[in-house]
Amino acid sequence: MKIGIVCYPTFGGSGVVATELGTALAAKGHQVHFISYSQPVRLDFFSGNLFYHEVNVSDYPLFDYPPYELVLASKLVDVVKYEKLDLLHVHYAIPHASAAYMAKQILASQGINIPFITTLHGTDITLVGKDPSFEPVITFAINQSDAVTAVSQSLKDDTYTNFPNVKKDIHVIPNFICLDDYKLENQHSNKKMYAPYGEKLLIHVSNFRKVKRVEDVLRVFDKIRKQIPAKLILVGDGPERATIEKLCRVLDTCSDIKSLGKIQNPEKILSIADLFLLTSETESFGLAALEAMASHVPVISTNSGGIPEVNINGFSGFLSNVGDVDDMAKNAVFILKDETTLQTFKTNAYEQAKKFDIAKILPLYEDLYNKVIEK
Ligand code: GMT
Repeated sequence: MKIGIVCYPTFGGSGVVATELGTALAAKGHQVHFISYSQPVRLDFFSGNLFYHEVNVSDYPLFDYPPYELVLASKLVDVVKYEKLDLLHVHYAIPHASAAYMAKQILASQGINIPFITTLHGTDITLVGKDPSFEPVITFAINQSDAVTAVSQSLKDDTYTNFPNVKKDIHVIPNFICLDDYKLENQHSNKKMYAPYGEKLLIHVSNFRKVKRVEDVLRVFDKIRKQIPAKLILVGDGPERATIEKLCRVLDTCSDIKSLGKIQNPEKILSIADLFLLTSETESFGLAALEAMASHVPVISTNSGGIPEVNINGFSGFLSNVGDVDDMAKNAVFILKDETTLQTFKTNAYEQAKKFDIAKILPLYEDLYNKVIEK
């Protein structure tokens, strides 16, 4: 198949999922064309089947807001036509689904039929998408998609709740990891760099947006380190980073925390961690938690959105109510204080991650692709 993938190229989960999906499809012999405003950060071009088409938006002075969606739609028309694509798969509804719809209509006027699939990722439905100023366009674009997928059952339910006029059947295809990427040899010496005296190593990875409640990560960590020698690694960057740096001074935890900023492939650093903290207000799936579990790292998380579909309470980690930092700290100490318990949770976390291996998920996308092409 010749597949066009539209995604955000940044460190966000939707871009990562789109990139990994395209890479795996290319490895299976499909031709994959990425279409975005910048090269996706995790895209490795070591494949003859991968292509990248950049969307360039001119900054004409009349435009306070450059018309990205229109330029993207034009680019899609061009790529579909000249690369003879079989279908488009757009990740994140805003504005990719409506741009794909526009491209589809333009191509139809030229006698070309191009189906498009929209994958809903989370904030396009639960935060940004809920803004009434987007509602009619998102509802329309979802209904006009040839197929729609959501990354969890919870996100599917949220879509019908937040967008009551969405009539389209939504397929749940969960996010995935490529387990082979997580088979790292013993990283013991690297762990010493961060935890020189055998402290337990906690980790949080996110884009440091408000929705992640990173301040709760710090509060949970502060409670843990008062009971167990521990260090915390923060990976990622975003609008809340300055607030977090201030809070670590207030809590006097700075000497036990290391902020590493953005990391392209987090597998290495995850492989030396003992516990992952995910304190989000809402999370449609929680890909970062799954990546931790694939690295044998149990997860202390909130129970919001789709997280309970990924992290199983009492097995791969524990779930607490949003903001309940006491409960999260109590659960973390339970796992960390005893080596046998920690090893059991590590093994369980990996077992749970296996359910989301790309080998199981990729055929679900391929089946859907075949269905929309045959329609
Ligand atoms: O976490 C973010 O805010 C980024 C966002 C994205 O679209 O890049 O992540 C969403 O999509 C990920 C991949 O499907 C999910 O794993 C995240 O849970 C989801 N984020 C939220 O729902 C907040």
